[in-house]
Amino acid sequence: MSLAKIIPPKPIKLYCCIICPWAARTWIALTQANVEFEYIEIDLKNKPDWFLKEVNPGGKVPTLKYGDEYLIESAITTEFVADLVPEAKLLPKDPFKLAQSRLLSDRFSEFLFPVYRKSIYGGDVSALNDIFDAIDKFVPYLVNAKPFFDGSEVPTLAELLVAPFVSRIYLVLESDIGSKDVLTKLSTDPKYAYFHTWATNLIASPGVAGTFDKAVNLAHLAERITSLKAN
Ligand SMILES: N[C@@H](CCC(=O)N[C@@H](CS)C(=O)NCC(=O)O)C(=O)O
Repeated sequence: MSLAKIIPPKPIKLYCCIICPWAARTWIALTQANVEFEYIEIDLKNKPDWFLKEVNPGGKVPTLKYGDEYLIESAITTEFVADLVPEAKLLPKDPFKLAQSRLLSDRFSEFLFPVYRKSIYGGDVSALNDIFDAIDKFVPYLVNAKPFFDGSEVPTLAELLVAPFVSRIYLVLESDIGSKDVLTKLSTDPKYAYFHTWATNLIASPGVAGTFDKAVNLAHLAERITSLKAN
């Protein structure tokens, strides 16, 4: 039985793209928060004129329309969803925990995002081996992930902000593009059990899994990595 959707005070439209990790942040938040919204896929290789003229002259996704107004930048559009739907419990109530959760996504950007940038944006899949050092540095900020930050039953905003990158790193690791040794070590070495359990729970959570088309994303990443290697 699916729960009735939360109707926001004003209609929401999300201009998104199935392969964009930034846009996925807001798509996941809206899905996890069970809010009614309209999803509009934008072909980034062939952006419609109406998108550039009427929606976002900057041409980027995500763009969120709330009533008649627009918001851009995924960190902001995603936080907007968390603020708009407090019943989704995306934000810790305690100010200190909230600050700690913000530090979690900040430290992900500091330590783990460079691994994503080098291996997936840069096409150097050998950089995936750097993940262990990055995890060692990141884990102290992943406080009480049982199963999610601070014992939350659902991924919190900070975790949703990093989820698209975690899911894409794992997608590459599981595929023929990445190194299976890295995945084996992550999934069997007790040293990485805490991170690996958190990461796999995050990837399997309904908002993340329900918005992640693995086949389309893998094809996109494989093409990207192969073309970067060729150059
Ligand atoms: N800083 C932006 C980055 C968004 C972004 O780079 N989106 C890409 C797709 S993954 C995009 O729209 N690219 C189209 C373009 O730059 O023309 C955010 O966090 O929202």
